[in-house]
Amino acid sequence: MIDKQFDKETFKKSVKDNVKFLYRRKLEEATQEQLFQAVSYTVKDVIIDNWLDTQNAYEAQDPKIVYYMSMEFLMGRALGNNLLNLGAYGEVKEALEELGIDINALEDQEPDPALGNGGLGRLAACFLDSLATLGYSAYGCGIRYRYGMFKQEIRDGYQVEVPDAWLEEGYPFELRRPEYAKEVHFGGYVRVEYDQATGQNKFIHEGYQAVKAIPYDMPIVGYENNVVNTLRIWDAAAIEEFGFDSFDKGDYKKAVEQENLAKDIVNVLYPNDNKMSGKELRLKQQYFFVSASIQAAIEKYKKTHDDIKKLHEKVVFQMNDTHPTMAVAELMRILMDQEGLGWDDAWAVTTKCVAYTNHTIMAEALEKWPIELFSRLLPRVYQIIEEINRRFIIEVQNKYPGNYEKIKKMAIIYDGQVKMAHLAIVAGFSVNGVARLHTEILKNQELKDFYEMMPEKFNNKTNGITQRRFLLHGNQNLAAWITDHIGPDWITDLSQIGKLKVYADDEKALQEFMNIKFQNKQRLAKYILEHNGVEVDPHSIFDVQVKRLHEYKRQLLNILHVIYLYNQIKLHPEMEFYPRTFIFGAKASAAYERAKKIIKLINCVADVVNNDPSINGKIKVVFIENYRVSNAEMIFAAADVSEQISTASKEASGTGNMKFMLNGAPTLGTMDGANVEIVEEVGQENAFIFGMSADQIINYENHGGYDPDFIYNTDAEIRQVLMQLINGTFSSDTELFRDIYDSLLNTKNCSRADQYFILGDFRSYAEAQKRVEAAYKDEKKWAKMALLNTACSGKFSSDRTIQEYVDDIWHLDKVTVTKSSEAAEK
Ligand code: F58
Repeated sequence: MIDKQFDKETFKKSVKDNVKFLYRRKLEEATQEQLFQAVSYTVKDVIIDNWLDTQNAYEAQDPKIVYYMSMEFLMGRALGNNLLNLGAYGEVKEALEELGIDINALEDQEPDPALGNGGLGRLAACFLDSLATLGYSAYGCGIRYRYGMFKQEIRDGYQVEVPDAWLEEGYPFELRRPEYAKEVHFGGYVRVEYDQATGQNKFIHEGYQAVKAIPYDMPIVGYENNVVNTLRIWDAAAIEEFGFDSFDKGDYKKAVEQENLAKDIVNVLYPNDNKMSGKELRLKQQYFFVSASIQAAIEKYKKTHDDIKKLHEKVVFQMNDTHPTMAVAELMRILMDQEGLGWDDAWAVTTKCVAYTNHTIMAEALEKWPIELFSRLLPRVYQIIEEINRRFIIEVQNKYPGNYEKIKKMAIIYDGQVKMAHLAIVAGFSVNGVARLHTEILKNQELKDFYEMMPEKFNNKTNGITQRRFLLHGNQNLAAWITDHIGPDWITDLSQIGKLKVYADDEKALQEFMNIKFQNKQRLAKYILEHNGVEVDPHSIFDVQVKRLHEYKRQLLNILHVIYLYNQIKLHPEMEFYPRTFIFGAKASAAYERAKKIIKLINCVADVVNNDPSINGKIKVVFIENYRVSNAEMIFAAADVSEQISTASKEASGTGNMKFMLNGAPTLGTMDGANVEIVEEVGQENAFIFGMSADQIINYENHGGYDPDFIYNTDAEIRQVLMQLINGTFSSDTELFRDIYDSLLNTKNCSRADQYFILGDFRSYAEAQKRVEAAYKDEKKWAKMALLNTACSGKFSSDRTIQEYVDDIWHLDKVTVTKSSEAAEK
């Protein structure tokens, strides 16, 4: 369906006008950046009409709204995706060609909005896409960080973090909404006043510092359905603009403080992945966006409804991990202190409005805040949490009389800390994990006590990804081929992609499928040559591991195996070996020293291996700098093998695994996270599974008995690989990788040797890699396997995930939006 506004001539004229009015230039004189801005403004004009129509439809139909509360939204570029979802990509591409503009070059001009770290933030972005496409009323609520995820530069093999100034040139797809600004209060104290009229105590928060929260709205365009939802991210400003007024009044210090507080709060995204940062500023960020978002939601509700006790009929807050868990206490505060409800009524409403998603079992990621910090920064909110805790402990005592262990394990406040997950579970009406295995581990291990006490809250929602960005946009040739064979329904109903299964033995189809993969590999090879100066052979196996760098994800296992292969080839030059390109992409948290060392190790190994003429280019190792959403789209499309090799039980779900599968790359992985469900869909024979199970790992963790030293002592080839970390093979500085070496063995410097079972899984991994090679050599077999991966990926659409959230948790109403222009014509 083509939009009226995308009539080619009108579109071209609008672009020219924008160049003229924005930059006082002619089209021919405009820079690429100016063209990007001009085209984006033209596209935004169209979106705004749909946005208004959506607004009107929502006002008329009054559907229930989900507020998806998340510290992170890893959106990726908007221009191409918006055009696709508007159904106008093809027309616009042609119109731009007629103007002499290449749409790909234009898309490359867009900064990659990276307001997220990795999986959790990208999941939020996929969910917004699906919510709009399915026609549900939803707001994403987050923070407009001035600096998103840092840009990664690799200098001399080391990661260097460079600030990501994504707003520098102005971001065309956002709308400032100062009329919806809210005030957020920090610090101060709570005064209790007895109210004679009601006979109740009033809690008055005084002496606080105030910050203004100003929303910026980004349109979330549904796929060809006229729906435009909103991602609302909050900027901070001082309440009174810094000026002579306050200076004259002697409030200079206060004014500066307010300015600084505001600037600090939204300055930068914390770059941690699966690790909590206990910084005061992080707590401020959390309360800042939670308070502003909840105030806005209640204000919106009250515009058209007058019974606040029925809030839950129209509003649900989904907490993306524990980061927004203050929402519980903030909602209680507003309901009691502003709306005048008593505790019981406020609690009844709150516990029907909030739900919680858990994304990790890693102990270091679980949020705990020292009570002295919490109560100083948020005195009223803290007071409310104390009361929630007091009442909850009574419940626990009633249920388990005399069992003090239970209180110790389950209390919200214990040992001087507020445990955010406990608060989220106690107040939330739903607690979900993000893959079946993960949810089972939550129920049977990590959150066992809570599951036993309130089993009805626990449920699983296996993650998904949007096929519109990760296939329709990222792999346009394959998308067109699929549509040619089974029609376009897969774009909004991925279960339809199963229809491709009939081509699993069709030689012509398989040949075409693999040709497209080859073209995508050529595109990636070109990118690698341009960015890394390394020549890679698109005929080699593209074996890819792209994700955040974390020890539990075991990039180290991968690179140690590369070293092992390198040794094998050198030792047996005659050995048959199918050429392989090992591709890595990963950012390490800036303060995570060992992770950064692993990046350096990968680059050092790459240097040695890529430049060793004796191995005849059989192995190439490439580290792609600055892995992010935009280059990810291209990488998934070009991958042959998907490395999903986390220590079983540690990766809650993974979502990259699904993106590879969708693009026809079989999984080489452990039985972890959603890999389990991927294998279930595609069949054992179309994946390469290895390693210890989650049960085995958990058993070792609970009872001991794992001994990496034994493996080191009895396996000479593994020992050789480890020795090479410290004998100068990959760095003349023999101390450079000492810490990595030590981390794997029971040396004096290491408390938990090989915590992630790298040596324990090494042999099984190497053997699985052999199976990969054998399978790849059989061209037909491989093509069938690749195609079946795509064909069996139907379950892993975020559309399916969102529909499950809607059916089981949110209970939203579906809305249809008709264009006002069309409505007028009727
Ligand atoms: C990820 N978590 C999980 N956290 O690791 C991954 O298995 C899962 O697929 C994904 O969530 C989506 O459910 C994750 O990305 C973070 O990055 C947090 C950021 C804030 C600090 C704590 C970690």
